[in-house]
Amino acid sequence: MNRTKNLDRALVVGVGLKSEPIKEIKENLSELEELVRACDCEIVGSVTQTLPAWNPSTLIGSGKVEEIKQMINESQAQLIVVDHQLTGVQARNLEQALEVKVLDRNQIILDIFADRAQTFEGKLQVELAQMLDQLPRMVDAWMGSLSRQGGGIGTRGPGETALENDRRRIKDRMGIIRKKLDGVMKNRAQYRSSRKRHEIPSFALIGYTNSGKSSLLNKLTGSQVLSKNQVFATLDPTTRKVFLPDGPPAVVTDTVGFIRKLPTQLIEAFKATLEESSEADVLLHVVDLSSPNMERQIEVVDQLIEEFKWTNKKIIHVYNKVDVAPLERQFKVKGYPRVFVSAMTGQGLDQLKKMMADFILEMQKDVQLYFPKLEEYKIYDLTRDTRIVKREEGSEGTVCYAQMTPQLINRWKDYLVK
Ligand SMILES: Nc1nc2c(ncn2[C@@H]2O[C@H](COP(=O)(O)OP(=O)(O)OP(=O)(O)O)[C@@H](O)[C@H]2O)c(=O)[nH]1
Ligand SMILES: [Mg+2]
Repeated sequence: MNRTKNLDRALVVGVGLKSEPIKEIKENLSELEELVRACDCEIVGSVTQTLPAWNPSTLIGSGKVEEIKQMINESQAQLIVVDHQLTGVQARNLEQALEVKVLDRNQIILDIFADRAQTFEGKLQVELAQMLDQLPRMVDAWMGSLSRQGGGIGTRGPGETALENDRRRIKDRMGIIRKKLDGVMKNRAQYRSSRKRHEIPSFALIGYTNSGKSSLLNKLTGSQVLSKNQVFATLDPTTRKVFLPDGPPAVVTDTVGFIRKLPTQLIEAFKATLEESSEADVLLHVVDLSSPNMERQIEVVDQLIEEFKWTNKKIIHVYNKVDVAPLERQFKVKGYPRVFVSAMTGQGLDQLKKMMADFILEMQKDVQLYFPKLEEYKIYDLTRDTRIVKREEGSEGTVCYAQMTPQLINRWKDYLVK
């Protein structure tokens, strides 16, 4: 479902309560403009309002509604996008007053996701998110129209049956999608547990949308996944092998980016995707060092890290786009360990790889293994599990020195000397 199709001229409305700093409302609005452009719409005007309290019937004040109506006439806008969640009633009232389509920020993000979804899984997740968003709006709009008609609790009419039918239809479909997504999650969990069994350390790239996660994946692993100067270029997770200096093979996963006020419906629907990151050994938090909104973007990601309960995970703070960032930005960064890189020029990537290798080494212990002559052929298997630091060949057998994670130690316990 794409609600912005054939609507190319958009007018954006920034709103906030009087208590919010105006600078923030403006910043949010410019991000909304970017989101709207990502839906292939042209921005033909923008307007902001700060209010002492939200207006329950139209969100914004009635004077502002009139002003917007004027602007629509002058600019021929076909679509109004409001930078705040609208209830079903508010959306309907605004549409009636303005006589053009009215959408909110959540719906725009959901539309972008709908446009970008490529895989079976991605499409299912987006459909589920859209339904989760639609259901309460539907009920709300219907309740609103009921109270306008003078009806109330206890009044049943044909409208209610229609609503009940719609709701049941959506709920049935949601049930089917959830079941399919459960299947996807089980599949992924199986892949991950096979990786775990083979003790492959894993890293997950997380961060604000457009910070350069996919570009970094490509540079780190020699891949060619899509990286683009647009929000939410990536929806589906991709996992690739990475070779680190002096380290065992590891994998890096690239996933969907975050944004301020990420719709909760998306978080719920993208559980399978987010699980890829929650299962990783180390998170690489990628920050766009060149963005004027860097600090707020970091805050948003930090908040989501808390919400997803990833705070006890190991995190490397990767400040990307150092090639185009003003130098003074480097003094505003936070979090350790940190590294400044450019996925574009390759600057700092060796240092990042070194840090990643160090994290893996930290999980490992020094061990000595002894292979009697007859079992020396097993050393070949050992080289696939870990790097052999030193090898001493004797007449009876060979001693190998290596570093191993606890699980690997368990697997090789029969040959362990120390
Ligand atoms: N100058 C510069 N541009 C970069 C760098 N890294 C990425 N970019 C650009 O930033 C834009 C976004 O890069 P992506 O790798 O798609 O970003 P992402 O974090 O994967 O974005 P989403 O998948 O949309 O969340 C692209 O136009 C990249 O070419 C960098 O180090 N320097
Ligand atoms: Mg990406």
